[in-house]
Amino acid sequence: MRLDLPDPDSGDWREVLPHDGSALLSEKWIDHSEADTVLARLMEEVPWQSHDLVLFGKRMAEPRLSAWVADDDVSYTYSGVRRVPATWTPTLTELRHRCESTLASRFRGVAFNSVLANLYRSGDDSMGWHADDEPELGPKPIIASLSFGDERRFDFRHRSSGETVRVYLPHGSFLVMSGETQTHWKHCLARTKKSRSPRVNLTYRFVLPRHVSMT
Ligand SMILES: O=C(O)CCC(=O)C(=O)O
Repeated sequence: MRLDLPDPDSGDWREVLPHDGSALLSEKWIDHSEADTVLARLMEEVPWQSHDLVLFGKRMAEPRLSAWVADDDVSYTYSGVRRVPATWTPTLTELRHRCESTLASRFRGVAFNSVLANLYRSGDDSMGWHADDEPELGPKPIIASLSFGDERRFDFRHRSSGETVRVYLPHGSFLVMSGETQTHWKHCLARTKKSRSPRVNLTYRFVLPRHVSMT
């Protein structure tokens, strides 16, 4: 695959949050035809699984398929469930390096050791309000979020003012959340009647290795 990706300090990126953190969006990080190839590979390579969550005391299947992929020394608890990581696939590895090289000029030394992959099979699949604020992500995590497939709306809601920000994440887009974003804002991917075809989202993260404990 090509490596002429837009740098986050170039005009291809825009800031979507007004304050209290940063979310930079490049709508065309990867061009359309290459994004088609990536989507086809991800659908095939990633070990997609249905996971359960417990909501109001009831166990139910999450409204999406997902896979947690990470280096060997990484463990992660998500939605109260400790995830055992799957191994890296060629496409996930390549995208990990491409994210790191795109972000290197803005975030010196940035490195990811894991990715949460989500497959939204249709507009009925979704992700509820949450922040990526688990202690193992550290205080100001950089979350690199790639989207392939159907365009979906992604909402932010400020935790204290209730202010909302709405963005659309097209095929081949890259959203980078950093700074205090996870402290001040929650985000979600709502259900929609408009979307019928699948969407894959990858959020690359750096999870502090097991032996490091946060105070
Ligand atoms: O699918 C998306 O764009 C959102 C994913 C997300 O919020 C997450 O993985 O924490």
